[in-house]
Amino acid sequence: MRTEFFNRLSELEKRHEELLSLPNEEITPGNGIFKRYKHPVLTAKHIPLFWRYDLNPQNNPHLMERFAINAVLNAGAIKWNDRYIVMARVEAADRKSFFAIAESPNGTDNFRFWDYPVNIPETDLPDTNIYDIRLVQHQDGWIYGLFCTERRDGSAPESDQSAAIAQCGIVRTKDLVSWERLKDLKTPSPQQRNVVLHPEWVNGQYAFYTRPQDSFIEAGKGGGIGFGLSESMEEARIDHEIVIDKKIYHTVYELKNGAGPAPIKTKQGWLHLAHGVRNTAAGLRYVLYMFMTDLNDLTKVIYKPAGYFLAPEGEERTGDVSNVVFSNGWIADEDGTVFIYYASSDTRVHVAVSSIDKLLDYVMNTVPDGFTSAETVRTLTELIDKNQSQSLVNALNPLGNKTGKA
Ligand code: M1P
Repeated sequence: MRTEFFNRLSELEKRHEELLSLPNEEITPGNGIFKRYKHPVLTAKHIPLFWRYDLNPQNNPHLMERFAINAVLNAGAIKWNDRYIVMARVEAADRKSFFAIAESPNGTDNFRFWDYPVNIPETDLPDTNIYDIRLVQHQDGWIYGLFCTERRDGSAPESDQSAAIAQCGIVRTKDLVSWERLKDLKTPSPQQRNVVLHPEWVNGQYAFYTRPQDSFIEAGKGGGIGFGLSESMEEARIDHEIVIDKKIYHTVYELKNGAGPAPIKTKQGWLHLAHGVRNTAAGLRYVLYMFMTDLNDLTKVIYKPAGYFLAPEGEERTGDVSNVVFSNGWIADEDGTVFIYYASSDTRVHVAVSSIDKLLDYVMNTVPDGFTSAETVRTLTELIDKNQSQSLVNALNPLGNKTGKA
């Protein structure tokens, strides 16, 4: 029996280390806007063996998994002490989510979880489930984590065991180890998910991107990415919430949308990454899209490319909740490289790498949505017309070979 235990342990350890140290490879040529990577950066299999197994042969002679992990998904992200940190949503087999931090030396592979999951203190009203944290280094000196706290809807009849109320929970830290829990954010909306803290003061107040919604699943009349101010974080309260990026018929954000990570400041404006949801016969489809807001008026969208920025591809299409990509974390390095952490199908975490320059080029030079098929054809025709004459392109080609349309 002991031999079986130790043989199994040795194989598990070998496979685990192989997975953790697997070099990632960018997938070329990509779309020029970002590069996807071949391997997910985090999966349930990346979870340390000592979280999943009782490693004492006397207690666990068959070396059975005692604590199963279902998925690792939607991760907040921050650069900290020169390491790429993601704070992932880890979902155990019992469906409960919690947060765990993994770090990488380069942002694209070798992510390793810290020894313990994150201990999030509770408020007087305990959370049933917590998920989708957004990490923000605020000008006030704290690192804040805004996440979704979900509790059963106490007004639902006993026969309905799925009705829930989602609200925005808030924690803060200076070291990513000890977390102080603040009161949940209060807003005029009955439900909140996807709340994000803006990293800078706005007129001496804290600014939030929100996602007001009527019920747990349906955004209802409240959908769209909202914006509101609060004088305090200890008693965070938004009295006036306005929608700055609304749902629109027959777009990729027709059903609902929500802010992703906190926006990145550039000279041209604030770059936003968000998710948009539409309904299909196969269920909801979640994609990522981008827009830019004005440096002086955070409620003013000044650029918004048509359609999606990143949609599920290949294995990303399948998982616990298929046809979903979701992002709540990105890291902008000082050299302008941007690491976009996104989860696919509520199952695993990937990275896509771009740069501030490329994202600006994408956001400012991609034609906005015309909202009709005729406008889409007009946009395409203009591009084809420009490409009809290849003489300039070929004159600029240092390789000397003929490319593009002959
Ligand atoms: O299952 C897809 C996503 O659904 C929710 O997102 P939203 O709030 O926009 O509906 C969240 O539960 C999210 O975690 C999940 O990935």
